[in-house]
Amino acid sequence: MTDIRQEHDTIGDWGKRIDDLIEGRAQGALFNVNEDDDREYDAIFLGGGAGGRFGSAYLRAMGGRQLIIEKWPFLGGSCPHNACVPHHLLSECAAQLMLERTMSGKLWFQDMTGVRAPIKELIDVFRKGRVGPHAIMNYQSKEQLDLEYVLNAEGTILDSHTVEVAGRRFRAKNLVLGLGARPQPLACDGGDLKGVYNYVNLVETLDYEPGNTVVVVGGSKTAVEYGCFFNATGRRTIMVVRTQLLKLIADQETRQYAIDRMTDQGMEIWEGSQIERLESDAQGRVCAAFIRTPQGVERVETDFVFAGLGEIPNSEMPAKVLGVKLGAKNEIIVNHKLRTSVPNVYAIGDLIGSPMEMFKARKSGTYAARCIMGEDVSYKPEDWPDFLHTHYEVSWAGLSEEEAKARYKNIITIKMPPDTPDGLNVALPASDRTMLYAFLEPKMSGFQKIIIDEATRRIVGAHHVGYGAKDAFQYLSHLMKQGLTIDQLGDLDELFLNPTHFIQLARLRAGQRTLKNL
Ligand code: KPC
Repeated sequence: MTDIRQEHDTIGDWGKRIDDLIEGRAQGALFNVNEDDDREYDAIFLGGGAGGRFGSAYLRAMGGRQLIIEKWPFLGGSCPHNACVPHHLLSECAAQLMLERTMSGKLWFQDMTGVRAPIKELIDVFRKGRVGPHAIMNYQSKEQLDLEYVLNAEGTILDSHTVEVAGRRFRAKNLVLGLGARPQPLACDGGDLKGVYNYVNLVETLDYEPGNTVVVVGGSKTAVEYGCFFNATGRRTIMVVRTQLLKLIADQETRQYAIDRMTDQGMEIWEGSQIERLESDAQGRVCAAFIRTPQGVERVETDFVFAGLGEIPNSEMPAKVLGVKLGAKNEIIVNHKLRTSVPNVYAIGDLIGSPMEMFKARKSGTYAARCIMGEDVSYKPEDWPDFLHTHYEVSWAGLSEEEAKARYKNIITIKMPPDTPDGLNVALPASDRTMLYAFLEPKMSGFQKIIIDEATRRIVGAHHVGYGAKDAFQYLSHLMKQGLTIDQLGDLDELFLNPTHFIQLARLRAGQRTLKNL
């Protein structure tokens, strides 16, 4: 046990300290507890991921007293350690590699024929660098946000007010559970062989360079995001999808554009299929996958299988010790105040089920804190803007065209590329980070669409495949919920060329009394 209360590590010091703890060169819990404060804790946050950290920061900012207990030697949770941050690194590489392969041999681009980009080397780069964000989280939380925490030691719940950690007991008026989630395992014969990865063990244990064929299991965000990266490295990539790929993109035109570009890149999408079993070689590593397809069972030789099958909330301990009510997917059930079925026990983040997204982790943490501090607020994620990575960024907010047609009498769409016989073969949209595509491979320059309810002139849906638009969707979603009309959108000031073109396109039509498609 190390008492770090009076130590004021710089971010650099923190980096070294965390690295030593992760790599096993140092051990023991780190106690940053204010022993001079004799107030009872308003809340113990069990888990210092995004939810616990943001909840704690908010509660502390409101004048309360909090304690985070975290098993890892850093705050921030899985995001910077093995989830969102490495995924973004890989997705950025997928986009870069697609550009380089498309432009291969043209302009200043090297000839990419036969080039297979390393996976392990990139994972090693991430593992080496991830300590930077970890260090910032610890430093910021202690020195700037004035949070109390115990790191590098697993907390054990004793009752709804008490947690034991590294031999000490802490009591609080409330307990906030933010224990996160873990990847759903691949449930088939051989699903636990060496060479079968998910987003966690890929980062922690990959120790060889995968061969030429990758099998990805799953058809949603994680599977597609990692699958597109594996494909972009130059490997044959088979997506084994039980039902349909990317069902979560409700707008069918947007979904189809994204899928078409994936298949253009050579991805094989085996829908209606599942892994029947995995075969191992003499060393116990996967060497082949037997895949049941609508046409029969196929044997595919591979030394690398990636399962992107969603996540299971880590709810076992609170269910066993406290008896908190669980839902069908192991998630802790909470009401709109983040309260569980047990008095004074709250739950936040991935532990309460989907959407397992950062905004929900952070916001649910802050809302639990506000409720604990006596504010009459409630939170339930609704109508959030969403995104995923293929080789592109796909962002959306509001309704799909199909949903809008079902809800409104008449809808208007404004889109690029335009719905003309030239279709995808015009240099539109020409925008940030798709300019080379626009001029050299136009159909790859993206897709975008806004959907308008003709009667009210309100924007009811927005969809984008390209780059750089995700940021806008954070604000656009909010404006749409406020009732943003085509006239108001057209009256904004665009920073031309912009990734969405939505403002100027809306302005072209805003003068029309009876709106027409564009
Ligand atoms: C680099 C980065 O911000 C990702 S890590 C975020 C963890 S936290 O701030 O606690 O949500």
